[in-house]
Amino acid sequence: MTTTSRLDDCIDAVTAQAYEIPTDAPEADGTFEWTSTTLVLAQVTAGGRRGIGYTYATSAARELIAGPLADAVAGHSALDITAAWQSMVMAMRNNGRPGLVSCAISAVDTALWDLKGKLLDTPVCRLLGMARAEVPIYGSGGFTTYDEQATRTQLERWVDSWKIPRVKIKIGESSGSAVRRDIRRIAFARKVIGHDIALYVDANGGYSRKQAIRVAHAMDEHQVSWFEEPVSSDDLVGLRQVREQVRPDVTAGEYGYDLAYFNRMLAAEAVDCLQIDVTRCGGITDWLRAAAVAAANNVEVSGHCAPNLHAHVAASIPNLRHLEYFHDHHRIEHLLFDGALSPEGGALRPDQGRPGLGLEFKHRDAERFRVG
Ligand code: SMN
Ligand code: MG
Repeated sequence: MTTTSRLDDCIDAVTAQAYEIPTDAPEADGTFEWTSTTLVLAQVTAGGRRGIGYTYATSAARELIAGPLADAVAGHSALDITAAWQSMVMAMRNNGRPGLVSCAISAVDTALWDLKGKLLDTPVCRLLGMARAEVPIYGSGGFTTYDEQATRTQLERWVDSWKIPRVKIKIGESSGSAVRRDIRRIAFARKVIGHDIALYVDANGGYSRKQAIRVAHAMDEHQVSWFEEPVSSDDLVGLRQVREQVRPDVTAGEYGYDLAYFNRMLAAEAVDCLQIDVTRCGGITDWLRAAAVAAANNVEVSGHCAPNLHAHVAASIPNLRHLEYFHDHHRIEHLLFDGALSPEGGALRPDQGRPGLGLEFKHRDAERFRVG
């Protein structure tokens, strides 16, 4: 469908740039290691205003955004995001929706929401309608590459300096081949944070089914309340089996690229809390729908990473648990965006004095990270 547009809100240009930002130390989780993170920025203009959105994905997303997706949204009204979004999805039919395509759509969709907010001089959380003014967060990092000093420094920053009452560390080191170290690191984290802070772990699918259950029992004495991807998130039966036999909530969803994925995960009763990533799932437009699918199953939602993109949409849903305040994305978003929100006090408060998503990209500061 093409919507007719008043000339002044007609989408006229879409551009994309990629930026590769080195980590501040080598990082790894149960099944992946990395030394840099790539942010792909989408910019959409209409009516003399510019909206910005982004995804964390390979720089190849840039070509999809500046090519077929730009063509798909051109001429649509910037106020009718649903029609522009649908046009993007249809244009990508023969490329396959999941993965990179959905990341690229997400970047454009978030830019469209930012643009609409700017055109109407309204913050996105007010466009959507707020369910809350404050969005709870949890501190996330605790990489398997960290030694005790690095782990302590990070945990103390979250808990003592920023007053965040929940923290997550990575386990499942080397695809589950270092379980003793995993348990030692959990015990250490508990010792550092004391007993009043919630402790979460993320195995990134590093364990087998029975191994995950044994690990859960071994960590019981450390009161872990969130066990993310104990087994591969593709193994819905395995997630469900683990979930039935362990004390912590079992969670997954970060690789969800379309509504059908979330629907399958929930239908399998695989998770206690559904993670949804606005930079992957199809942007704000489909994040809201995925959250509604979760609500229909009486399941709460947690926003995965990219905290500054999630803050507004998370404020707008009733079944929110929290957002992941991920170490790498904290660094990158504060480095590259004016208006990045402060994690202090354990919650993010979308700035209602700024239109759109409240972010301005610092093009000059970002130039040294630009790739391609
Ligand atoms: C994760 C996020 C970003 C990069 C690697 C791993 C992750 C998480 O699984 O949930 O933090
Ligand atoms: Mg995870």
